[in-house]
Amino acid sequence: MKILLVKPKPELLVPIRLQEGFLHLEPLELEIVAGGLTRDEEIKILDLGLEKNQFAVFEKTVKDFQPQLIGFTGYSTNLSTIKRLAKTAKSLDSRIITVAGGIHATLLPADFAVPQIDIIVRGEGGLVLREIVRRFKAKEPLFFDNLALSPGKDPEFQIKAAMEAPEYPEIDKIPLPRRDLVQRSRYFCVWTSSDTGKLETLFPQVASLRTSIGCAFSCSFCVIHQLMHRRYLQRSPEEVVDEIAALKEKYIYFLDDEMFLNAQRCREIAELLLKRGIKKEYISWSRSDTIVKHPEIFKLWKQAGLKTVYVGLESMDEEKLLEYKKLLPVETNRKAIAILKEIGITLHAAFIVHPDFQKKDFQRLEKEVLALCPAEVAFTVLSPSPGTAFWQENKERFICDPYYYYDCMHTILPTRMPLREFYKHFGHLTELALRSNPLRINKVRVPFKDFIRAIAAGTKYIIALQLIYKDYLPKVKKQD
Ligand code: B12
Repeated sequence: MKILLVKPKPELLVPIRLQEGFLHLEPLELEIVAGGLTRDEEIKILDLGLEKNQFAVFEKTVKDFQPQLIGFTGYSTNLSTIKRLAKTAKSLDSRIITVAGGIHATLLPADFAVPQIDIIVRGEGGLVLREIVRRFKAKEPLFFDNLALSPGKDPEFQIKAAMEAPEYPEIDKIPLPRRDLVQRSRYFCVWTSSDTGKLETLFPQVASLRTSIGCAFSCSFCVIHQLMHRRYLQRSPEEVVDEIAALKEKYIYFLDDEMFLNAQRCREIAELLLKRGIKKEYISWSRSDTIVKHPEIFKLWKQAGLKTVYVGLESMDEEKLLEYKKLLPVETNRKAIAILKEIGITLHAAFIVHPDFQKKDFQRLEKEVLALCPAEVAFTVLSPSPGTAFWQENKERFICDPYYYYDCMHTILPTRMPLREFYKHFGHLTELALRSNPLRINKVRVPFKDFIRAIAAGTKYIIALQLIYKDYLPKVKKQD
Protein backbone atom coordinates (compact mmCIF):
# COMPACT_ATOMS: atom_id res chain seq x y z
CA MET A 1 0.00 0.00 0.00
CA LYS A 2 1.25 3.52 -0.81
CA ILE A 3 1.24 5.74 2.26
CA LEU A 4 2.16 9.41 2.41
CA LEU A 5 2.89 10.93 5.86
CA VAL A 6 2.75 14.70 5.97
CA LYS A 7 3.91 17.33 8.46
CA PRO A 8 2.54 20.75 7.47
CA LYS A 9 4.27 24.06 7.86
CA PRO A 10 2.60 26.45 10.31
CA GLU A 11 0.88 28.94 8.06
CA LEU A 12 1.03 32.72 7.99
CA LEU A 13 2.14 33.60 11.51
CA VAL A 14 5.56 35.02 10.85
CA PRO A 15 7.39 34.61 14.20
CA ILE A 16 6.78 30.88 14.25
CA ARG A 17 8.06 30.60 10.70
CA LEU A 18 11.15 32.56 11.69
CA GLN A 19 11.91 30.18 14.55
CA GLU A 20 12.93 27.90 11.71
CA GLY A 21 16.01 30.04 11.25
CA PHE A 22 17.33 28.58 14.49
CA LEU A 23 16.19 24.99 14.32
CA HIS A 24 14.32 22.52 12.21
CA LEU A 25 14.03 19.12 13.83
CA GLU A 26 13.26 15.86 12.10
CA PRO A 27 9.58 14.77 12.03
CA LEU A 28 10.09 12.11 14.70
CA GLU A 29 6.35 11.53 15.15
CA LEU A 30 5.99 10.55 11.48
CA GLU A 31 9.15 8.43 11.59
CA ILE A 32 7.66 6.53 14.56
CA VAL A 33 4.30 6.15 12.81
CA ALA A 34 6.15 4.82 9.77
CA GLY A 35 8.11 2.51 12.08
CA GLY A 36 4.87 0.78 13.02
CA LEU A 37 4.09 -0.19 9.42
CA THR A 38 5.40 -3.32 7.78
CA ARG A 39 8.12 -3.25 5.14
CA ASP A 40 5.47 -4.28 2.56
CA GLU A 41 4.15 -0.73 2.50
CA GLU A 42 5.61 1.94 0.28
CA ILE A 43 6.00 4.96 2.58
CA LYS A 44 6.98 8.55 1.90
CA ILE A 45 7.45 11.26 4.54
CA LEU A 46 6.81 14.81 3.39
CA ASP A 47 8.06 17.53 5.73
CA LEU A 48 6.39 20.63 4.34
CA GLY A 49 8.17 22.85 6.86
CA LEU A 50 11.16 22.57 4.54
CA GLU A 51 9.27 23.89 1.51
CA LYS A 52 8.62 27.46 0.38
CA ASN A 53 5.24 26.74 -1.16
CA GLN A 54 3.82 23.86 0.84
CA PHE A 55 0.55 23.65 -1.09
CA ALA A 56 2.22 23.35 -4.50
CA VAL A 57 4.71 20.76 -3.23
CA PHE A 58 1.95 18.76 -1.57
CA GLU A 59 -0.19 18.74 -4.72
CA LYS A 60 2.72 17.65 -6.88
CA THR A 61 3.70 14.90 -4.45
CA VAL A 62 0.15 13.52 -4.33
CA LYS A 63 -0.03 13.55 -8.14
CA ASP A 64 3.38 11.89 -8.57
CA PHE A 65 3.27 9.38 -5.70
CA GLN A 66 -0.45 8.57 -5.92
CA PRO A 67 -0.89 7.48 -2.29
CA GLN A 68 -3.85 5.39 -1.16
CA LEU A 69 -3.63 6.79 2.35
CA ILE A 70 -2.35 10.14 3.62
CA GLY A 71 -1.58 10.64 7.32
CA PHE A 72 -1.24 14.18 8.63
CA THR A 73 0.41 15.22 11.87
CA GLY A 74 0.10 18.55 13.62
CA TYR A 75 -0.03 20.73 16.71
CA SER A 76 -2.96 23.09 17.21
CA THR A 77 -1.09 25.60 15.03
CA ASN A 78 -1.50 23.28 12.08
CA LEU A 79 -5.22 22.56 12.31
CA SER A 80 -6.46 24.70 9.44
CA THR A 81 -3.56 23.76 7.15
CA ILE A 82 -4.26 20.06 7.65
CA LYS A 83 -7.90 20.56 6.66
CA ARG A 84 -6.87 22.51 3.59
CA LEU A 85 -4.32 19.90 2.51
CA ALA A 86 -6.83 17.08 3.06
CA LYS A 87 -9.34 18.93 0.86
CA THR A 88 -6.74 19.20 -1.90
CA ALA A 89 -5.98 15.49 -1.59
CA LYS A 90 -9.64 14.53 -1.86
CA SER A 91 -10.14 16.82 -4.85
CA LEU A 92 -7.24 15.10 -6.63
CA ASP A 93 -8.49 11.60 -5.83
CA SER A 94 -11.56 11.05 -3.68
CA ARG A 95 -10.51 7.43 -2.96
CA ILE A 96 -7.51 8.55 -0.88
CA ILE A 97 -8.04 7.80 2.82
CA THR A 98 -7.12 10.81 4.91
CA VAL A 99 -5.99 10.34 8.51
CA ALA A 100 -5.32 13.09 11.04
CA GLY A 101 -3.13 12.33 14.06
CA GLY A 102 -0.88 14.12 16.53
CA ILE A 103 -1.33 16.45 19.47
CA HIS A 104 -4.42 18.36 18.33
CA ALA A 105 -6.23 15.29 16.99
CA THR A 106 -5.64 13.64 20.37
CA LEU A 107 -6.82 16.61 22.41
CA LEU A 108 -9.79 17.78 20.36
CA PRO A 109 -10.71 15.21 17.72
CA ALA A 110 -14.07 16.89 17.01
CA ASP A 111 -12.15 19.76 15.37
CA PHE A 112 -11.28 17.37 12.54
CA ALA A 113 -14.89 16.35 11.92
CA VAL A 114 -14.98 17.63 8.33
CA PRO A 115 -15.89 15.70 5.17
CA GLN A 116 -12.30 15.65 3.89
CA ILE A 117 -10.96 13.77 6.96
CA ASP A 118 -11.85 10.07 7.08
CA ILE A 119 -10.12 8.93 10.27
CA ILE A 120 -8.85 10.72 13.38
CA VAL A 121 -6.19 8.95 15.42
CA ARG A 122 -5.87 9.73 19.12
CA GLY A 123 -2.67 9.16 21.08
CA GLU A 124 0.22 6.97 20.02
CA GLY A 125 -0.02 6.38 16.28
CA GLY A 126 2.53 3.77 15.24
CA LEU A 127 0.47 0.80 16.37
CA VAL A 128 -2.87 2.37 15.41
CA LEU A 129 -1.95 3.15 11.80
CA ARG A 130 -0.63 -0.38 11.42
CA GLU A 131 -4.06 -1.66 12.49
CA ILE A 132 -5.85 0.78 10.16
CA VAL A 133 -3.79 -0.49 7.23
CA ARG A 134 -4.51 -4.11 8.18
CA ARG A 135 -8.24 -3.34 8.35
CA PHE A 136 -8.12 -1.52 5.02
CA LYS A 137 -6.59 -4.58 3.37
CA ALA A 138 -9.09 -6.89 5.09
CA LYS A 139 -11.95 -4.54 4.08
CA GLU A 140 -12.98 -4.08 7.72
CA PRO A 141 -14.24 -0.79 9.26
CA LEU A 142 -11.31 1.58 9.79
CA PHE A 143 -12.53 2.96 13.12
CA PHE A 144 -12.09 1.25 16.48
CA ASP A 145 -12.14 2.03 20.22
CA ASN A 146 -11.27 5.60 21.17
CA LEU A 147 -8.09 5.27 19.09
CA ALA A 148 -9.27 5.60 15.48
CA LEU A 149 -12.44 7.66 15.08
CA SER A 150 -14.51 8.11 11.97
CA PRO A 151 -16.58 11.32 11.94
CA GLY A 152 -18.46 10.19 8.82
CA LYS A 153 -19.10 6.52 9.58
CA ASP A 154 -19.10 5.84 13.31
CA PRO A 155 -22.49 6.66 14.91
CA GLU A 156 -20.71 6.95 18.26
CA PHE A 157 -18.21 9.50 17.01
CA GLN A 158 -19.48 12.40 19.14
CA ILE A 159 -19.42 10.30 22.33
CA LYS A 160 -15.90 9.04 21.66
CA ALA A 161 -14.61 12.49 20.66
CA ALA A 162 -15.79 13.90 23.99
CA MET A 163 -13.91 11.23 25.94
CA GLU A 164 -10.50 11.84 27.52
CA ALA A 165 -7.41 11.06 25.48
CA PRO A 166 -6.73 7.30 25.46
CA GLU A 167 -3.94 5.77 27.54
CA TYR A 168 -0.58 5.31 25.85
CA PRO A 169 0.59 1.72 25.27
CA GLU A 170 3.58 0.35 27.15
CA ILE A 171 6.63 2.25 25.99
CA ASP A 172 8.54 -0.77 24.72
CA LYS A 173 5.65 -1.55 22.33
CA ILE A 174 6.03 1.84 20.57
CA PRO A 175 7.89 1.35 17.29
CA LEU A 176 11.37 2.67 16.65
CA PRO A 177 11.56 5.58 14.17
CA ARG A 178 12.21 5.00 10.45
CA ARG A 179 14.90 7.67 10.22
CA ASP A 180 15.89 6.43 6.79
CA LEU A 181 12.74 8.00 5.30
CA VAL A 182 13.92 11.60 5.68
CA GLN A 183 16.79 13.55 4.21
CA ARG A 184 18.84 13.79 7.37
CA SER A 185 21.14 16.60 6.27
CA ARG A 186 18.22 19.05 6.36
CA TYR A 187 17.66 18.87 10.14
CA PHE A 188 19.63 21.20 12.36
CA CYS A 189 19.60 23.19 15.59
CA VAL A 190 21.60 26.23 16.59
CA TRP A 191 24.39 25.01 18.91
CA THR A 192 25.89 27.71 21.10
CA SER A 193 27.81 25.70 23.65
CA SER A 194 31.57 25.28 23.33
CA ASP A 195 34.19 24.12 25.84
CA THR A 196 37.09 25.09 23.58
CA GLY A 197 36.24 28.68 22.63
CA LYS A 198 35.42 27.79 19.05
CA LEU A 199 32.77 25.94 17.06
CA GLU A 200 33.16 24.20 13.71
CA THR A 201 29.58 25.10 12.95
CA LEU A 202 26.78 27.00 14.64
CA PHE A 203 24.11 24.98 12.85
CA PRO A 204 25.10 21.29 13.04
CA GLN A 205 23.02 18.45 11.66
CA VAL A 206 20.97 17.23 14.62
CA ALA A 207 19.01 14.05 15.38
CA SER A 208 16.04 13.96 17.76
CA LEU A 209 15.37 11.19 20.22
CA ARG A 210 12.87 10.50 22.98
CA THR A 211 13.84 8.58 26.15
CA SER A 212 10.60 9.12 28.11
CA ILE A 213 7.05 10.30 27.50
CA GLY A 214 4.95 12.43 29.82
CA CYS A 215 5.53 14.36 33.02
CA ALA A 216 4.39 14.03 36.62
CA PHE A 217 3.36 17.69 36.90
CA SER A 218 0.34 19.69 35.71
CA CYS A 219 1.49 23.21 34.85
CA SER A 220 -1.46 25.30 33.72
CA PHE A 221 -0.01 26.29 30.34
CA CYS A 222 1.05 22.76 29.35
CA VAL A 223 -1.02 20.03 27.66
CA ILE A 224 1.07 17.03 28.58
CA HIS A 225 -0.86 16.08 31.73
CA GLN A 226 -4.03 16.16 29.59
CA LEU A 227 -2.49 13.89 26.97
CA MET A 228 -0.73 11.50 29.31
CA HIS A 229 -2.90 11.64 32.46
CA ARG A 230 0.28 12.45 34.41
CA ARG A 231 1.84 9.12 33.52
CA TYR A 232 5.58 9.06 32.99
CA LEU A 233 6.75 6.31 30.64
CA GLN A 234 10.44 5.51 30.58
CA ARG A 235 12.59 3.60 28.15
CA SER A 236 15.30 1.37 29.57
CA PRO A 237 18.85 2.79 29.67
CA GLU A 238 20.12 0.00 27.38
CA GLU A 239 17.52 0.73 24.70
CA VAL A 240 18.18 4.45 24.84
CA VAL A 241 21.93 4.00 24.55
CA ASP A 242 21.55 1.52 21.68
CA GLU A 243 19.45 4.05 19.78
CA ILE A 244 21.97 6.83 20.45
CA ALA A 245 24.85 4.62 19.34
CA ALA A 246 23.07 3.77 16.09
CA LEU A 247 22.65 7.43 15.12
CA LYS A 248 25.09 8.77 12.61
CA GLU A 249 24.66 12.32 13.95
CA LYS A 250 27.01 13.60 16.63
CA TYR A 251 24.50 16.16 17.91
CA ILE A 252 21.30 15.03 19.62
CA TYR A 253 18.19 16.90 20.82
CA PHE A 254 16.21 14.98 23.46
CA LEU A 255 12.49 15.66 22.96
CA ASP A 256 11.41 14.42 26.40
CA ASP A 257 9.13 16.72 28.35
CA GLU A 258 11.24 16.08 31.43
CA MET A 259 14.04 13.63 30.89
CA PHE A 260 15.64 13.58 34.36
CA LEU A 261 12.68 12.80 36.65
CA ASN A 262 14.09 9.39 37.46
CA ALA A 263 17.64 10.12 38.61
CA GLN A 264 18.66 6.46 38.78
CA ARG A 265 17.64 5.80 35.16
CA CYS A 266 19.47 8.90 33.96
CA ARG A 267 22.58 7.97 35.92
CA GLU A 268 22.55 4.57 34.23
CA ILE A 269 22.15 6.10 30.76
CA ALA A 270 25.11 8.47 31.33
CA GLU A 271 27.25 5.66 32.79
CA LEU A 272 26.49 3.44 29.82
CA LEU A 273 27.35 6.22 27.36
CA LEU A 274 30.69 6.72 29.13
CA LYS A 275 31.39 2.99 29.45
CA ARG A 276 30.69 2.40 25.76
CA GLY A 277 32.84 5.39 24.78
CA ILE A 278 29.99 7.09 22.89
CA LYS A 279 31.15 10.64 22.22
CA LYS A 280 28.21 12.82 21.25
CA GLU A 281 26.75 16.14 22.33
CA TYR A 282 23.27 16.64 23.76
CA ILE A 283 20.53 19.19 24.44
CA SER A 284 17.73 18.28 26.84
CA TRP A 285 14.88 19.84 28.82
CA SER A 286 14.67 19.72 32.62
CA ARG A 287 12.73 21.33 35.44
CA SER A 288 14.75 23.52 37.82
CA ASP A 289 13.76 21.46 40.88
CA THR A 290 15.13 18.30 39.23
CA ILE A 291 18.48 20.05 38.74
CA VAL A 292 18.50 21.21 42.37
CA LYS A 293 17.57 17.76 43.66
CA HIS A 294 20.21 15.93 41.60
CA PRO A 295 23.14 18.16 40.69
CA GLU A 296 25.38 15.06 40.66
CA ILE A 297 23.40 13.63 37.71
CA PHE A 298 24.03 16.78 35.68
CA LYS A 299 27.74 16.65 36.59
CA LEU A 300 27.88 13.12 35.27
CA TRP A 301 25.90 14.06 32.16
CA LYS A 302 28.31 16.92 31.50
CA GLN A 303 31.04 14.27 31.21
CA ALA A 304 28.78 12.23 28.96
CA GLY A 305 28.33 15.19 26.58
CA LEU A 306 25.32 17.21 27.82
CA LYS A 307 25.99 20.75 26.57
CA THR A 308 22.75 22.69 27.00
CA VAL A 309 19.75 22.26 29.27
CA TYR A 310 16.48 23.99 28.43
CA VAL A 311 14.78 24.97 31.68
CA GLY A 312 11.27 26.38 31.86
CA LEU A 313 12.04 28.96 34.54
CA GLU A 314 8.78 30.65 33.45
CA SER A 315 9.04 33.52 35.95
CA MET A 316 11.10 34.96 38.80
CA ASP A 317 7.95 36.08 40.58
CA GLU A 318 6.43 33.81 43.26
CA GLU A 319 2.86 34.79 42.44
CA LYS A 320 3.23 33.95 38.79
CA LEU A 321 4.85 30.59 39.56
CA LEU A 322 1.85 29.83 41.77
CA GLU A 323 -0.56 30.92 39.07
CA TYR A 324 1.20 28.63 36.54
CA LYS A 325 0.97 25.73 39.02
CA LYS A 326 4.70 25.23 38.70
CA LEU A 327 4.98 23.93 42.28
CA LEU A 328 8.37 25.44 43.00
CA PRO A 329 9.65 28.73 44.43
CA VAL A 330 11.84 31.33 42.71
CA GLU A 331 14.70 30.26 44.97
CA THR A 332 14.78 26.87 43.20
CA ASN A 333 15.11 28.62 39.85
CA ARG A 334 18.03 30.64 41.20
CA LYS A 335 19.74 27.55 42.62
CA ALA A 336 19.36 25.67 39.33
CA ILE A 337 20.91 28.56 37.40
CA ALA A 338 23.89 28.54 39.79
CA ILE A 339 24.32 24.76 39.60
CA LEU A 340 24.38 24.68 35.79
CA LYS A 341 26.85 27.58 35.74
CA GLU A 342 29.14 25.78 38.16
CA ILE A 343 29.03 22.54 36.21
CA GLY A 344 29.60 24.37 32.91
CA ILE A 345 26.38 23.37 31.17
CA THR A 346 24.78 26.12 29.07
CA LEU A 347 21.41 27.23 30.37
CA HIS A 348 18.62 27.84 27.88
CA ALA A 349 16.07 29.66 30.01
CA ALA A 350 12.45 29.80 28.88
CA PHE A 351 10.37 32.62 30.35
CA ILE A 352 6.65 33.29 30.10
CA VAL A 353 5.54 36.84 29.46
CA HIS A 354 2.13 37.36 31.07
CA PRO A 355 -0.46 39.34 29.09
CA ASP A 356 -0.94 41.41 32.26
CA PHE A 357 2.64 42.69 32.00
CA GLN A 358 3.15 46.39 32.39
CA LYS A 359 6.30 48.38 31.68
CA LYS A 360 7.69 47.70 35.15
CA ASP A 361 7.22 43.93 34.71
CA PHE A 362 9.11 43.96 31.42
CA GLN A 363 11.87 46.00 33.05
CA ARG A 364 12.09 43.57 35.94
CA LEU A 365 12.38 40.65 33.57
CA GLU A 366 15.05 42.48 31.57
CA LYS A 367 17.11 42.75 34.76
CA GLU A 368 16.70 39.04 35.44
CA VAL A 369 17.77 38.20 31.90
CA LEU A 370 20.91 40.31 32.19
CA ALA A 371 21.70 38.76 35.58
CA LEU A 372 21.57 35.19 34.35
CA CYS A 373 23.50 35.72 31.12
CA PRO A 374 25.50 34.33 29.51
CA ALA A 375 22.62 32.01 28.75
CA GLU A 376 20.30 31.38 25.89
CA VAL A 377 16.99 32.99 26.80
CA ALA A 378 13.66 32.66 25.02
CA PHE A 379 10.22 34.08 25.69
CA THR A 380 6.67 33.06 24.97
CA VAL A 381 3.41 34.79 25.81
CA LEU A 382 1.17 32.97 28.27
CA SER A 383 -1.41 31.28 26.03
CA PRO A 384 -4.01 28.74 27.09
CA SER A 385 -3.63 25.64 24.94
CA PRO A 386 -6.69 24.24 23.20
CA GLY A 387 -7.91 21.22 25.12
CA THR A 388 -6.80 22.33 28.60
CA ALA A 389 -8.71 23.46 31.69
CA PHE A 390 -6.87 26.78 31.39
CA TRP A 391 -8.41 27.21 27.92
CA GLN A 392 -11.91 26.44 29.23
CA GLU A 393 -11.52 28.94 32.08
CA ASN A 394 -10.55 31.72 29.67
CA LYS A 395 -12.90 30.93 26.79
CA GLU A 396 -14.90 34.12 27.18
CA ARG A 397 -11.82 36.37 27.27
CA PHE A 398 -10.15 35.63 23.93
CA ILE A 399 -9.49 38.79 21.93
CA CYS A 400 -9.15 37.04 18.56
CA ASP A 401 -9.69 33.71 16.86
CA PRO A 402 -7.81 31.66 19.46
CA TYR A 403 -6.95 28.85 17.05
CA TYR A 404 -5.53 30.99 14.34
CA TYR A 405 -3.41 32.98 16.79
CA TYR A 406 -2.33 30.16 19.10
CA ASP A 407 1.42 30.07 18.74
CA CYS A 408 2.51 31.31 22.18
CA MET A 409 3.80 34.49 20.55
CA HIS A 410 0.53 36.17 19.64
CA THR A 411 -1.46 36.83 22.77
CA ILE A 412 -4.97 35.44 22.67
CA LEU A 413 -5.82 37.01 26.03
CA PRO A 414 -6.26 40.74 26.55
CA THR A 415 -3.12 42.68 27.45
CA ARG A 416 -3.04 45.57 29.92
CA MET A 417 -0.71 47.57 27.71
CA PRO A 418 -1.71 48.57 24.19
CA LEU A 419 -0.64 45.73 21.87
CA ARG A 420 1.88 47.85 20.01
CA GLU A 421 3.67 48.79 23.19
CA PHE A 422 3.45 45.29 24.60
CA TYR A 423 5.18 43.85 21.54
CA LYS A 424 7.79 46.62 21.49
CA HIS A 425 8.85 45.41 24.93
CA PHE A 426 8.48 41.76 23.95
CA GLY A 427 10.80 42.24 20.96
CA HIS A 428 13.24 44.19 23.10
CA LEU A 429 13.48 41.32 25.59
CA THR A 430 14.54 38.98 22.79
CA GLU A 431 16.99 41.54 21.46
CA LEU A 432 18.58 41.81 24.90
CA ALA A 433 18.76 38.04 25.20
CA LEU A 434 20.38 37.59 21.79
CA ARG A 435 22.93 40.29 22.59
CA SER A 436 23.94 38.57 25.81
CA ASN A 437 24.01 34.98 24.58
CA PRO A 438 26.97 32.71 25.46
CA LEU A 439 28.59 33.00 22.03
CA ARG A 440 28.94 36.75 22.29
CA ILE A 441 29.86 36.93 25.95
CA ASN A 442 32.36 34.08 25.75
CA LYS A 443 33.70 35.37 22.41
CA VAL A 444 33.35 31.92 20.84
CA ARG A 445 34.88 31.76 17.35
CA VAL A 446 32.45 30.53 14.70
CA PRO A 447 32.66 30.35 10.90
CA PHE A 448 31.95 33.77 9.38
CA LYS A 449 29.04 32.56 7.23
CA ASP A 450 27.35 31.04 10.28
CA PHE A 451 27.86 34.28 12.19
CA ILE A 452 26.14 36.22 9.39
CA ARG A 453 23.36 33.63 9.22
CA ALA A 454 22.75 33.91 12.97
CA ILE A 455 22.72 37.71 12.90
CA ALA A 456 20.28 37.70 9.97
CA ALA A 457 17.96 35.15 11.64
CA GLY A 458 18.08 37.06 14.95
CA THR A 459 17.41 40.46 13.39
CA LYS A 460 14.48 39.17 11.32
CA TYR A 461 13.05 37.47 14.40
CA ILE A 462 13.23 40.58 16.60
CA ILE A 463 11.60 42.75 13.93
CA ALA A 464 8.83 40.17 13.44
CA LEU A 465 8.15 40.10 17.18
CA GLN A 466 7.90 43.86 17.39
CA LEU A 467 5.47 43.89 14.47
CA ILE A 468 3.15 41.24 15.87
CA TYR A 469 0.61 43.88 16.90
CA LYS A 470 -0.11 44.45 13.19
CA ASP A 471 -1.52 40.93 12.89
CA TYR A 472 -4.49 42.07 14.98
CA LEU A 473 -5.39 44.95 12.72
CA PRO A 474 -8.71 44.69 10.78
CA LYS A 475 -8.50 41.60 8.57
CA VAL A 476 -8.70 38.77 11.08
CA LYS A 477 -8.56 35.50 9.23
CA LYS A 478 -10.84 32.79 10.57
CA GLN A 479 -10.33 29.02 10.59
CA ASP A 480 -11.79 27.08 7.68
C1 B12 B 1 10.12 19.32 20.33
C2 B12 B 1 8.94 20.25 20.40
C3 B12 B 1 8.95 21.37 19.59
C4 B12 B 1 10.00 21.65 18.52
C5 B12 B 1 9.55 21.13 17.14
C6 B12 B 1 9.78 19.68 16.96
C7 B12 B 1 9.58 19.23 15.54
N1 B12 B 1 10.07 18.09 15.16
O1 B12 B 1 8.98 19.89 14.75
C8 B12 B 1 10.02 23.20 18.52
C9 B12 B 1 10.96 23.66 19.61
C10 B12 B 1 10.39 23.85 17.20
C11 B12 B 1 8.58 23.46 18.95
C12 B12 B 1 7.88 24.59 18.61
C13 B12 B 1 6.59 24.85 19.03
N2 B12 B 1 5.89 24.14 19.94
CO1 B12 B 1 6.45 22.49 20.60
N3 B12 B 1 6.89 20.80 21.46
C14 B12 B 1 7.86 19.99 21.29
C15 B12 B 1 7.70 18.78 22.25
C16 B12 B 1 8.60 19.00 23.46
C17 B12 B 1 7.95 17.42 21.64
C18 B12 B 1 7.18 17.16 20.34
C19 B12 B 1 7.60 15.86 19.74
O2 B12 B 1 8.26 15.82 18.72
N4 B12 B 1 7.26 14.74 20.40
C20 B12 B 1 7.66 13.42 20.00
C21 B12 B 1 6.64 12.78 19.08
C22 B12 B 1 7.19 11.45 18.64
O3 B12 B 1 5.44 12.58 19.81
P1 B12 B 1 3.99 13.04 19.33
O4 B12 B 1 4.10 14.33 18.61
O5 B12 B 1 3.09 12.98 20.46
O6 B12 B 1 3.58 11.93 18.27
C23 B12 B 1 2.94 10.69 18.58
C24 B12 B 1 1.42 10.78 18.58
O7 B12 B 1 0.91 12.10 18.76
C25 B12 B 1 0.98 10.16 17.30
N5 B12 B 1 0.98 10.95 16.06
C26 B12 B 1 1.59 12.11 15.80
N6 B12 B 1 1.38 12.46 14.52
C27 B12 B 1 0.65 11.52 13.94
C28 B12 B 1 0.16 11.39 12.64
C29 B12 B 1 -0.57 10.27 12.30
C30 B12 B 1 -1.06 10.11 10.90
C31 B12 B 1 -0.87 9.30 13.26
C32 B12 B 1 -1.65 8.10 12.91
C33 B12 B 1 -0.41 9.44 14.58
C34 B12 B 1 0.36 10.54 14.90
O8 B12 B 1 1.96 9.15 17.12
C35 B12 B 1 3.25 9.73 17.44
C36 B12 B 1 4.26 8.66 17.72
O9 B12 B 1 4.06 8.02 18.93
C37 B12 B 1 6.18 18.91 22.61
C38 B12 B 1 5.75 18.31 23.91
C39 B12 B 1 5.24 16.90 23.64
N7 B12 B 1 5.51 15.98 24.50
O10 B12 B 1 4.57 16.64 22.66
C40 B12 B 1 5.93 20.42 22.47
C41 B12 B 1 4.56 20.85 21.99
C42 B12 B 1 4.10 19.97 20.89
N8 B12 B 1 4.79 22.25 21.45
C43 B12 B 1 3.86 23.01 21.68
C44 B12 B 1 3.83 24.36 21.22
C45 B12 B 1 2.72 25.24 21.78
C46 B12 B 1 4.79 24.84 20.33
C47 B12 B 1 4.79 26.22 19.68
C48 B12 B 1 3.44 26.70 19.16
C49 B12 B 1 5.25 27.16 20.77
C50 B12 B 1 6.38 28.07 20.53
N9 B12 B 1 6.06 29.32 20.34
O11 B12 B 1 7.51 27.67 20.59
C51 B12 B 1 5.81 26.03 18.54
C52 B12 B 1 5.06 25.67 17.24
C53 B12 B 1 5.99 25.23 16.14
C54 B12 B 1 5.30 24.59 14.99
N10 B12 B 1 6.12 24.15 14.07
O12 B12 B 1 4.09 24.48 14.88
C55 B12 B 1 2.72 22.39 22.48
C56 B12 B 1 1.55 22.09 21.54
C57 B12 B 1 0.20 22.28 22.19
C58 B12 B 1 -0.89 22.18 21.18
N11 B12 B 1 -2.09 22.37 21.66
O13 B12 B 1 -0.71 21.97 20.02
C59 B12 B 1 3.44 21.12 23.10
C60 B12 B 1 2.56 19.91 23.31
C61 B12 B 1 4.10 21.60 24.41
C62 B12 B 1 3.23 21.68 25.61
N12 B12 B 1 3.80 21.25 26.71
O14 B12 B 1 2.13 22.14 25.64
N13 B12 B 1 8.08 22.41 19.66
